[in-house]
Amino acid sequence: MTHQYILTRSEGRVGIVQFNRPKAMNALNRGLMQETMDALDAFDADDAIGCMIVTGNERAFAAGADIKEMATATPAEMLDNPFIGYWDRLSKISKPVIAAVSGYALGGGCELAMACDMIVASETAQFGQPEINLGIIPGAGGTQRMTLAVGKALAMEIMLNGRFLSADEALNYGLVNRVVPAEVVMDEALKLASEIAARAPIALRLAKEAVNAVYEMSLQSGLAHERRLFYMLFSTEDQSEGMDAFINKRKAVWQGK
Ligand code: DAK
Repeated sequence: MTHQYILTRSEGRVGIVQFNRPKAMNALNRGLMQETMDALDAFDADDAIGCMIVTGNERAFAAGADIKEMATATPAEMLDNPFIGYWDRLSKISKPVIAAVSGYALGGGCELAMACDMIVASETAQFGQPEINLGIIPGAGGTQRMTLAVGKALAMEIMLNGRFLSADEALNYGLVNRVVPAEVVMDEALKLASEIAARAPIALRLAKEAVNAVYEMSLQSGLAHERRLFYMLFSTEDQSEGMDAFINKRKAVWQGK
């Protein structure tokens, strides 16, 4: 399928979406977000895909929502438009999604990376929520997800004073999984995604769901939720296969059933 704002491909069991508005620093206009979410939903529904990668280019993962598209919007248009729904759709993808980030990940771009499950960053990556410079605040989760990652003190500096985080700072605060040289960021993301994509599909989905429950539930509710998902996996063929393979010293063959 041809797209106007993104490129898609698959490598093995990994589905890849690359933002493709290089002249606009991959600014996230409505068309790009629509194409991205449609592509991720299609990968999510495809049994041949086990994990996804979202990426940009060397200069920018994405420099935020498209300011030129937003500049003349009325409050009613902002309230009415489906824009924010794209970030919500991303957080509802059931398979793992990895962001491979080089260059700027700003505003909605940073929020999009943070809504993924893992981030592989290049040494050139810069994360920030500079909306304050536009007279607005983050609207797609930045104040929440960034604060959960880096804590209140630094989050205040990021939101109130437009401070950027370098890749190494992001690593220190646990915002990203690893930092690698720019030229290998995609290789590294692909290696991680391929390893994950080779694992038992249902267990993967439920593991992702259980970790994400931390943000929604109290500890007791989260523990009970985890327990229910754990028991449920004993109804899958993959659980029997995984344990039989261990006992018989062979490699498991996952069916996703
Ligand atoms: N939007 C539109 N165009 C952008 C852009 C953006 N976010 N970022 C860069 N560009 C464009 C520039 O206008 C320029 O285009 P031309 O002038 O060449 O036509 C081209 O990309 C190259 O940019 P620069 O010339 O500025 O390049 P530099 O290397 O000098 O600077 C930069 C790179 C990334 C530091 C700079 O471009 C910059 O500061 N960009 C803006 C970053 C920003 O403020 N991001 C936050 C955007 S606001 C919502 C929820 C959330 C959101 C929206 C709605 N709802 C609840 C509905 C999210 C909001 C945001 O993300």
